[in-house]
Amino acid sequence: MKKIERFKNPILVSQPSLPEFEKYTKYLEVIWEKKWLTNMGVLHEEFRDKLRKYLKVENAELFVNGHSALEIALRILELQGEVITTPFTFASTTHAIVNCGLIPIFCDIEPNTYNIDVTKIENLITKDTVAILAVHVFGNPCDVIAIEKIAKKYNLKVIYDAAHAFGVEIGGKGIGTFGDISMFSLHATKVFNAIEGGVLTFNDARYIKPLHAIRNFGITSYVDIEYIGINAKMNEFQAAMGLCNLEIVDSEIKIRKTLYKTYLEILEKNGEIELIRKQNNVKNNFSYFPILVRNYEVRENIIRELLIYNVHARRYFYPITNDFSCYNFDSSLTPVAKNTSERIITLPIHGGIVIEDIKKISRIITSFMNR
Ligand code: T4K
Repeated sequence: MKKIERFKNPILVSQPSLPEFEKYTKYLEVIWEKKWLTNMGVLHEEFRDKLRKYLKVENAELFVNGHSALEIALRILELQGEVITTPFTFASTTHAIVNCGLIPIFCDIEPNTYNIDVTKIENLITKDTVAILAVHVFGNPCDVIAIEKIAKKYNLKVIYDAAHAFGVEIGGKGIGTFGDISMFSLHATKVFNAIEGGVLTFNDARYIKPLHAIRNFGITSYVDIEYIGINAKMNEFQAAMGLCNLEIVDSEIKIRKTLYKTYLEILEKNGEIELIRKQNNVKNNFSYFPILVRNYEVRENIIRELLIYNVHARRYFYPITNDFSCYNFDSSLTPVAKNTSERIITLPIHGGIVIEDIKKISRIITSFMNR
């Protein structure tokens, strides 16, 4: 068999898409001309309006990053008590709950999408439960209908961590239209970036006033401050990057789709690898390509092997957040999440790599497993 050559340049799990340099500098000219750098400038407003249309949502508001946006979402809902959530996620989800003085109650995930297992939510509801914070892990939608039903029955708020789900649609509806508030991350590593950034989407226009205020120190007028706010404003340089990238996001998603299909075609033939099956009626963004292997040891060996070839796969998400040493939670209560996190590998997928790279990465993995 032909020897597999090491990649000359590192193949990273994700890489930001960047617009043509001149496109960005055109926006910089606007910033220079207006001498307006931050605090809801013209680019900020234009970006917000364009995003609202792209995401097919009623309301969208911008923030400096996804995490601040998530904390602010929790704060404006004025919650006190327990929030049902999952631990198979980035640190941000759990930290946001705790930073807002709320208690995370960890629900296990279901094994096909790694999203919250809706059949296990009701058992966790107590008199102190106030909300469900569910994550659309890797951009694959949660069972939004079942979650809505439970939330209605118990009068709970629903917040979606849609950090990975930019542009995803369910039955033609923007994924940000479900629940009370959804948060999208526009971080450099995401399918769509504004350098850093966060978007909150929601149907209830009453959220606009506190969101505007809290992201800007709570200021509501020149003569009063009605909220105890923070500084979480998106600046004009971020908005400019977002406006540029909005023009190319569809082509980025298209490229990822072909890469995704290539991985799938090769890796699904390997009986030892488990893959996520995409759901019907969903428009995906192909933001991540996770695989599950037999156990922790095999996972670690594959990651090591890939590194030899200069492929930087990641363990998204390991450890699970209820295993973090900064907390004192019992992760044995979420066995599926724990097991998944020990077996997961997230493979590189982004517009900076080509089909041949995907074939090579897949071959490195399958050759190693067949050894
Ligand atoms: N909720 C969920 C479920 C999330 O996944 C996240 C963020 C959030 C909330 C919070 O949203 P933000 O506040 O971030 O908007 C990365 C990202 O920093 C983080 O945004 C993301 N989730 C998480 C899943 O991944 P790390 O610690 O893995 O980042 P890092 O620096 O190791 O970069 C990942 C890869 O990307 C590396 O291979 C290097 C490459 N890279 C990175 C940057 C920053 C580039 O090629 N260029 C770059 O500019 O967290």
